Amino acid sequence: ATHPLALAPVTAPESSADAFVADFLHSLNFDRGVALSASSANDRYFALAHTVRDYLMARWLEDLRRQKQSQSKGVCYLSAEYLLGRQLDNNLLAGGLADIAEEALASCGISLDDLRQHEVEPGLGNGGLGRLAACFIDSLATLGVPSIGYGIRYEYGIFRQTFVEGQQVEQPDSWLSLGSPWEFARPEDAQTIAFGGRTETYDDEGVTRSRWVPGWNVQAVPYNYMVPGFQNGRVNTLRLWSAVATNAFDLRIFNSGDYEEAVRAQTFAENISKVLYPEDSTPQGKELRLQQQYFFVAASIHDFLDNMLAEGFDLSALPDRVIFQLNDTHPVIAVPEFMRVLVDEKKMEWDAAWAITRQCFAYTCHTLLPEALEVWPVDLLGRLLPRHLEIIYRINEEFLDAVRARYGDDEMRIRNMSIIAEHPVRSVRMAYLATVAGARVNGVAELHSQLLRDKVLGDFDDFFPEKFTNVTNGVTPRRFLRLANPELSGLITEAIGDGWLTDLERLRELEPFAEDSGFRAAFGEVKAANKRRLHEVLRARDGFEVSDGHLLDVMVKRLHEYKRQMLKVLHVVSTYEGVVSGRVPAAEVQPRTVIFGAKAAPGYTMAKRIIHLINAVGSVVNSDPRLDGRLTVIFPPNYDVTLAERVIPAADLSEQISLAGKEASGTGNMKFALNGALTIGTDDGANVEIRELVGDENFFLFGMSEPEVSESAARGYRPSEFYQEDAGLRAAIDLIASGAFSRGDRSVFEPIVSNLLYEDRFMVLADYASYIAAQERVDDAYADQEAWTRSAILNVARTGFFSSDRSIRDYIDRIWHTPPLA
Ligand code: 26Y
Repeated sequence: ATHPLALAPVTAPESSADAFVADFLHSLNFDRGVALSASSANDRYFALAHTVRDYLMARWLEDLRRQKQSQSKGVCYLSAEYLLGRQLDNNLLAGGLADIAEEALASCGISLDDLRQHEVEPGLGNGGLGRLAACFIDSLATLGVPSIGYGIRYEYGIFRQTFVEGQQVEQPDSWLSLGSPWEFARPEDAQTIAFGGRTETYDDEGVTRSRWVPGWNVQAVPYNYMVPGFQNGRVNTLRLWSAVATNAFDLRIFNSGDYEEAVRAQTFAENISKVLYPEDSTPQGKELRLQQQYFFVAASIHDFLDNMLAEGFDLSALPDRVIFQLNDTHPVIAVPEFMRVLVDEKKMEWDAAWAITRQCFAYTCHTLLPEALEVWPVDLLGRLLPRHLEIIYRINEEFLDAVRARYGDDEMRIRNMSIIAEHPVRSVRMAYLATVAGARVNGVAELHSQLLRDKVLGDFDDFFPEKFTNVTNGVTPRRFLRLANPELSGLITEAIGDGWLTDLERLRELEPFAEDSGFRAAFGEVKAANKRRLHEVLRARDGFEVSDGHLLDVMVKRLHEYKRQMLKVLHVVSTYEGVVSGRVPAAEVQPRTVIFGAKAAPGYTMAKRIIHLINAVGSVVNSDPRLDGRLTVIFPPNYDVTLAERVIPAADLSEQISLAGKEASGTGNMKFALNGALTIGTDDGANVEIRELVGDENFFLFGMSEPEVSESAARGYRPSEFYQEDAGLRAAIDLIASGAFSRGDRSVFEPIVSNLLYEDRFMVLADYASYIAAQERVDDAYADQEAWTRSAILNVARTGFFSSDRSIRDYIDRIWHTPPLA
């Protein structure tokens, strides 16, 4: 006999505050082992998280079962980064549990808001690319697409940034130190991942085949995370891999058996998932990074093939079963791994295997900077993955044969298109491998996709024109509007209902409200309330005092020269210089608070100098009485998703000022517009599409266009000419050079100044005058609050296109061709 409960599927607890209290207290007592009266805030946060999990569990188990059973085509999203942000609020919202939880906790004398602050966000990404992956898994779940996200469970995420005397100092982010209530370890699903060794040929019933004889291996242990769709009863899975040393028997492969050596070997293996690399655009070619990449994609491919296919699955049908989406080049080593599995392990003919592989992968490129394209030196790759290198060589040979067949012996073209670069060292160009193997290649905004076709991958577009497409990025409206900006969300819902949460284009229905003075007043009050809330956060977090009534001007993103934080600094310094030189009466300055948020890659010296300069300018400007409190610069350290959710809803002005042709898309730009900030921006990335949608009169455009940038570069750009010809620019740069922001020490910022004057790779000086003029238009526009608010409302109403739900629908239509869910 079997107990009747053992036959029933798991069900969610009853949806009531009382049932929630019971589950919460049960978890506090039985999972945490504490009584409520003795519990710490962390205990309560954990018990709350476990309770929320319990409500989602039945749906999750059902979705896992369904995904396996249906065998319809699904997406494996391969990304080395997921910048998730806090989970509690997101999961409460998705589960429709926020009100019940609040009431339940209140009845126990606990404030939900206090517990929220307790969560350490998993910062398993650097910036835009990692945050995009997090938005995409949210939309995949909300749209009910059969899918799984695969990545790495870094023990240390993106570093915690602190400032010491204005300079960035990095601290490890030990986000797991108090445990993580959202993860489920699945050691029984571990995969063994091999590395090193050599290849050999052998006779397989008269056929000569190649095989890999690895040198060492590690265990990849998966941790599952729930990814609930927005109030749709769906829960998808994010599966992150953690490296663990294999047992002593396997360790003997590479050590002699002595104990100390064995411990060292264990540490070595576990290093693989130890830390997220904090470089976000200059690949360092480090062996450990290649280990991370192969580690997670090999584990993911095997996990899919071992666990998701029906018994006796015919591998030639794989293209109708799965598409692996490659989030930039980081997972591209999956391509030769997939070939190796099909050819070496499944004994498939090369041509048949290649025909399948070419349909099972698609590649998203996120950059235009040539130095950001990953290449792996052949000697390194061959040492770590010798069989994969052979496979890459063969893919390249056959590809170049096809190129020759088309164009003849055009050696220049062959050299330019080869997956193998010969200089400065023989290397594998991962973007080329991805382009040759991928069924589709996409950029992340219209302009970016066009420039990919015209420039970076021009020869490939000529050869495979049908491969190239665009999918403009998007952001999840659940996190970045509903959760980050509850007041605006409430106002929108009052006006047009709540359908916008899953159909963001419906924000269009707000357009008429821009003409309604009552709505404008309410909208203005929401912005003011969001500013007050931000001020409280900044006071509590960093001790900043921010004045009310200022235009809030925000530039938050990674620190990179191409993004041009320096241009923003020059604007601040020019305003300051105008007042202290007596040219501009302080009373004429539009009161502004400028907020910066930015992490610099630890090895990126120039970026760190710019951080130092921003802090130095802030400390001088903020304390100079001649400014009359009309200009404040604040730079809260450690900008992360949690802070973004506070800053963006409060902003009036969004700074999107990269040199045209350098920012692939940007996604912060979308978040600001959706929250009613106006953009000051160049014609770059998705700014182009934002401006087209909101209209020129609701966007402050400045700077050279991409073709103008290219022309100027071709003519030979000389920044000092701009310095000579523009008195305002000269005064600002001279003030920095004079030591005014470094206690008279002219050497501190000299490298910044000389870089601007003699190199200025990103043409800050060329766009300075146009930027200052655009900022004057901003000041004039802000003086008319009614008109400003009208524009802000139109920004919200017209940017519904930038939902990540729309991006995912575009991926389905243009790339994945996954059928709609049954
Ligand atoms: C290889 C390693 C150095 C590396 C690590 C991280 C290289 C790049 C990255 C991250 C890149 C990134 O975040 N790119 C950004 O992707 C966003 C999402 O598509 C774009 O909006 C943004 O313009 C682009 O810079």
